[in-house]
Amino acid sequence: MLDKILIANRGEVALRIQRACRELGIKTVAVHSTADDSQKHVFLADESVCIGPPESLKSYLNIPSIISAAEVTDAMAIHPGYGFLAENGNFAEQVEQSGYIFIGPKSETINLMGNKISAKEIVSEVGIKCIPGSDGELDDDIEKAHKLADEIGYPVLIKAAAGGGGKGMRVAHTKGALQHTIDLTKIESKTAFGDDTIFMEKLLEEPRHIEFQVIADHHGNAVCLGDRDCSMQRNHQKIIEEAPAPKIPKKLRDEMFEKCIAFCKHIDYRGAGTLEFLYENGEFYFIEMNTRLQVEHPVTEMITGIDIVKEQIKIAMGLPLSIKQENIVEKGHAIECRINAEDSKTFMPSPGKIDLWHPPGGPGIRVDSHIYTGYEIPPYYDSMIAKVIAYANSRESAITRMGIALSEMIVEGIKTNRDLQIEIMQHNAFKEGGTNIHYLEKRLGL
Ligand code: MV4
Repeated sequence: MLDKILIANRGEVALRIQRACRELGIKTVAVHSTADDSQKHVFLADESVCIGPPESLKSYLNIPSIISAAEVTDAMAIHPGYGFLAENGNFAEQVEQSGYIFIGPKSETINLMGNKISAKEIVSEVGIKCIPGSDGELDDDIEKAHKLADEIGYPVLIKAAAGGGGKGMRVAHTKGALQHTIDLTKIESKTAFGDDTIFMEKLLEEPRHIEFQVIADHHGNAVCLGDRDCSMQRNHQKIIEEAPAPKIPKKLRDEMFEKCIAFCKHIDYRGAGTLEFLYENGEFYFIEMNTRLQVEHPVTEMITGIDIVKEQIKIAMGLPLSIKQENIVEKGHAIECRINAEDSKTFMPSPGKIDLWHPPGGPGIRVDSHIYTGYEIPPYYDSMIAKVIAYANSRESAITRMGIALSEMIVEGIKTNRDLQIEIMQHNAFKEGGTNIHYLEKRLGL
């Protein structure tokens, strides 16, 4: 039995994890930087430890500091949340070697999926389709690269094996640009990740971004909690997510469920995870797997009634999954709007003091947020300040509820993207459903 968990994160997700711990009767340790001593989850934690100065590298990414905090508070497990150290295999390994439970998959799994080439290879083994490309590393033979690109057809993408989430990828539109694109991607990848392994894929021009949520235990059980559409994004930052993904044929969706579950069993996955796909012309192509809790997990929780964070913790305790696939019922529709402290024109962060916060409410509205009136948003971290989730019987009703919720929400003292979110709720293409990953940037005229 776990009696105390250290939460190695900040903001809304730290609060989200703390609430799950409380429901399970588990004590919590908050760790925070000197810039975060007034965070809501720090006030509410059973214990808190300052782990360093504001810069993430010296606090939320400081592995020895975090493990020391677990030692001094006698915590039994560490929940990494999302971002920061959540997908750092070395952190997971050090946590376990220091005698604590890492709430997430094995470090080997994190590393396996962290490498986009090995991830593609292993998902292929259960019949999951990947985007046509180099099937492995691209070596220095430019003749071979030219031949391959001709075969798959331009434009092609050169991606870093260590990349992901939009970092380390470039398009080559022509044969003439290929060598240069390869060189640049290699240099960038070496600088960003310390590894210059690259691969090639055909560029999908108008895909949607659809992902499948899975959870698996230590006993070989795995379930799929459904899909989410995360196509509404700008600069690789998602701003709206919804579940289920609109307009996916049921037969194809059921097939994807089966494949995702088969994959979890194949690699003996444990914990919560997400398989990300691009969806174009009625086909799903795997791009990467996230081996952590995701920002958008609430939309899945709303339609399934399953608390994903509590499941993560129970799995880490070694308990078998309490749910069977046949008992998972997806009901209704949920939409999440991310509220960021940012300028609506330039998208630059807008830190500062919140003079007034009045969160929305009413039937079907959930607000996951750590802010409060008088809270000062520090300039050092992510600008997301709240997630507004609207749930209703139908997608149309969820959009209506979201529009009302956003319009009654008050955030004073800083700039936010609220008005943009309200506008999107009114766009005909969004109401129609199924817009692709380029929709928002096109719409914004970027
Ligand atoms: C792609 C692609 C088109 N074709 N791969 C971006 C981040 C990483 N997850 C993979 N990404 C993409 N890979 C091929 N072969 C387009 C993207 C992409 C994207 C994917 C998901 C969500 C938003 C995106 C925004 C721009 C590009």
